[in-house]
Amino acid sequence: MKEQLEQIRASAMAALDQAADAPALEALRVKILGKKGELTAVLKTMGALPAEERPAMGQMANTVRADIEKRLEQRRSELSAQALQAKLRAEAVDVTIPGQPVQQGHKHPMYKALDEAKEIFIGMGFQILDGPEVELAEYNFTKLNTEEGHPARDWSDTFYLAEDSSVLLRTQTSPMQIRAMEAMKPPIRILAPGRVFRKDEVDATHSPMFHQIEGLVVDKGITMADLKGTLETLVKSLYGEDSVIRLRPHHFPFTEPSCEVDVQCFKCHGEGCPTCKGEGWIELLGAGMVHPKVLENCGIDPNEYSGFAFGIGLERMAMRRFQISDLRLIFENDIRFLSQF
Ligand code: 2NM
Repeated sequence: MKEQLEQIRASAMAALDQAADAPALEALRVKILGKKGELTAVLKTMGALPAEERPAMGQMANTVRADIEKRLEQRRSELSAQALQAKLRAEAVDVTIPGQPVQQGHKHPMYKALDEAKEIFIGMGFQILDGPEVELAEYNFTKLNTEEGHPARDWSDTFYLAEDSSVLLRTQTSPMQIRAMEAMKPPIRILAPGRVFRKDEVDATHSPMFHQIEGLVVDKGITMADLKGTLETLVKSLYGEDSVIRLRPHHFPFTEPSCEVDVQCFKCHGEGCPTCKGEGWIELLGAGMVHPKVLENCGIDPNEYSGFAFGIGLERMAMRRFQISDLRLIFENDIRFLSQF
C-alpha cells in the first residue's frame, strides 16, 4: 500500500506539472482526489491491513493528499497568472500610434452673421427669444392688426396646416413678439430670430423658407428716435463706424408710422455702383412704431406705453456681410462653398 501511495503521489505530481489550463487541473483533482478517485480507492482497501499498520498508512495517505492539494493550488495560481499575462498581451494597445486627424467643421456663414447680430443686441440689453414655427393665424396675423381678408393672409402666400386657415407655418417671427408682450410686463427688449415660411419660388433672392430677426422694445416714452439710434448702433457695429442710414416712409399693418431703413452703399458711398444697382443706398430692413391696436391686443395700454419693432432678413444680411451673390448658395450646403467662410 505504501508503494501504491508513493506511485499515486509521483504520477499526480507529474500530471499536475503537465496540466495546461484550469479545466485540466479540475479533471485531475476529480480523477485523483474525488469520491471515485485513485486515492480514495486506495483508502478503501485500508480495512484489509493489519490493525497496527493502519495509523501509519492513514497518516501517509493524509500527507499524500495534502501534498497533492498543495501542488494543485500552486498550479492553479501559476496558470491563472499565465492566463492574465496572455490576455494582457493580446489586448495591448499601442498608444504611440498616431491618431486619425479629426475633420473639424465650423459655423455656417448665416449663423456667424446671426451670432454677430445677437451679440450687438445682447450688448444693448435685449433678451433672445425662441418660439413655435407652427403658429395660430390669430398670432401670426389677427393680433398683428392683419384682419381676415387681408391679402397677406391669402392661401397663395401662406402654408396653412388646417382647412379653416387657423393653423399655419409662421410667415414672420412677429407672433413671438405677440406672445412675449402677452407674457411680459414692460420694459420689454427682445430679439426673436428664427425660421419663417412663405409660398415663394426658389431663385437668387427668394426661398420658401428663410430666417428673420425681429426686435421689439416697449416702455414708457419710446419714440422713433430710439428706433433710429438702436438701428444705427446695429449698422455701425456690422458695417463700420462711418456707416450712414436713412429712414424711408413705408407701410406695415402692425406698425404706425412704418419705415424702411437703407444703409448708404459701403462701396461707392452714395455715388451709385453695381453693388447698390446705381441707387447709392442698400435696403436693410423694415421697422416702425408698434401700432396702438397691436399693443391693445396684447393687453398693453397704448396711452401709457409705446414701442418700436423691426424685422431683418438674416440671409440677406449674411449675403451682404460675406459678399454672397446667390441665396441658393446659403441653403445648398456645398462644403466647397461653405469652407470659404
Ligand atoms: C417688420 C417690420 C416692421 C414687427 C412688428 C412687431 C410687433 F409684434 F411688435 F408688432 N414685430 N415685428 C415688424 C415691424 C416687423 O419686419 C420687416
